[in-house]
Amino acid sequence: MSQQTFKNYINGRWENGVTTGISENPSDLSDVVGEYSRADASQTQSAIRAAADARSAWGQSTPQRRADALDQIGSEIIARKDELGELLAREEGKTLPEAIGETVRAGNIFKFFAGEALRIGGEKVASVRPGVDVEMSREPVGVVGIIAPWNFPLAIPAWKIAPALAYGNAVVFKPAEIVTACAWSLAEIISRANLPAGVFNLVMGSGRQVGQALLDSTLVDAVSFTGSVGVGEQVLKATAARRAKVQLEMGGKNPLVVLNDADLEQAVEVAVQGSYFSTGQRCTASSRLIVEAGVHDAFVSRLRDRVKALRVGHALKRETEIGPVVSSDQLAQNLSYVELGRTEGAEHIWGGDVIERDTRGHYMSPALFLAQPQHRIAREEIFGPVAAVLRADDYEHALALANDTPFGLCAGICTTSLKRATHFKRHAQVGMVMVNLPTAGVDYHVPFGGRKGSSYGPREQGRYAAEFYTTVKTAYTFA
Ligand code: UN1
Repeated sequence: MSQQTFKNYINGRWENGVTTGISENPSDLSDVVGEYSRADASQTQSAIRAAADARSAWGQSTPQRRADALDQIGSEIIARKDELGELLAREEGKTLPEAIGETVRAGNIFKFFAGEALRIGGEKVASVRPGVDVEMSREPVGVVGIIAPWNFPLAIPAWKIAPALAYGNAVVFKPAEIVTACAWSLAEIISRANLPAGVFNLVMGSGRQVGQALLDSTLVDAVSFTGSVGVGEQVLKATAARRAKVQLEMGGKNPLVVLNDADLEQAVEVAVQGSYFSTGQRCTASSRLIVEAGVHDAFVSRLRDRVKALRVGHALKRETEIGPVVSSDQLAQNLSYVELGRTEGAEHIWGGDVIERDTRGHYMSPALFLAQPQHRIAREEIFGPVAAVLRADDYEHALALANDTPFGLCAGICTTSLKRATHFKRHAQVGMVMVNLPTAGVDYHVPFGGRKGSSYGPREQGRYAAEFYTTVKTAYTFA
């Protein structure tokens, strides 16, 4: 395979970093996707300064200009969906249809925010004082630091970068190091969208160098982060210390409740999709399957048969349903949780083994356990294809189990009862709730985010993204 070196994009120029890293294909470790140039803290500071210099002109550019740029980026992503989807599948390991779907979603997000750039509005009200008008308007926040994870290498950067640019902010984007080919491809498309130099910057490298520089710089007005709880807490501390705006999207341990009255076949499909597709590497994955006693055994038996039959393989092979785990570190974490599940007394039903395929990759069979609520495999985010079934006595017990978690991103219920579905929608302590749908797999034009330990700060996506990417000004006029 041909090899390319992916450079950083700083102040409108492609720049080498200080060291070189390698991006591998988790389906085939002999396939190097590319080399990337790792920047350091001082290059990150150059990118931040460039963004700070560019922010004011971009903030005052016409909505039409911003809309045109975003529309062009979105259209190109969609036009190149097969090629970009293949790159994504090759680099991250989700299956080709999933990767093409994600690519289209990234393109649609840019197109959605192209429209939003034209709809930035305000409010005008009468003052409580005579002769005075009050206007509320939205202005850009300034320089936005974007720290993105590896699991949605195009869609998550898109849903942070697109609103940032639409609302007139300048961006410094730090992707995860294992998906730099995708990040570079997105940056390359953005680099041709007629943005002034410095408005968009790509800086690849470690959290310690690049991430820390973004957190510490007083020129960075806002930080949007998606990743682990541990890193999210560091981001919160550093940004709070200098009172920067912050938005955190962290873990999940999302429950899927299956009631006695559920359509069982549908519930099994919802569970398989939510727990194992994208190799379980989604913060929205259903990792706790809470099943009412009356259907528990029938559900587990059908689910086991379905999980056994799942085809794990190379992400680019047509027959593959579940791709590899993204990296050796993630695989080690998954396997250690499988081991923990056994030692803490959960009943192992299937999978959780390293498996071999034609090519050397990070392959693992999807794992299913019957667990107790206190088991760590039923409480901690694993971020892999591992699901724990919990038995519930009745609906009230199922709801209590669903809410018994430090996380609060998403919750699902499979039921044919309108009454139960409505009650669950009202009482699930989460940011997103699904009825007869997997907890993972969301629309691109509506708010995304959670409660409790999962999220912090304003929602992402949709019109609600304006809360984070703009700041409100109240103007009084006496005339
Ligand atoms: C989805 O489920 O469609 O990191 C998106 C994650 C989420 C995105 C999930 N921020 O998994």
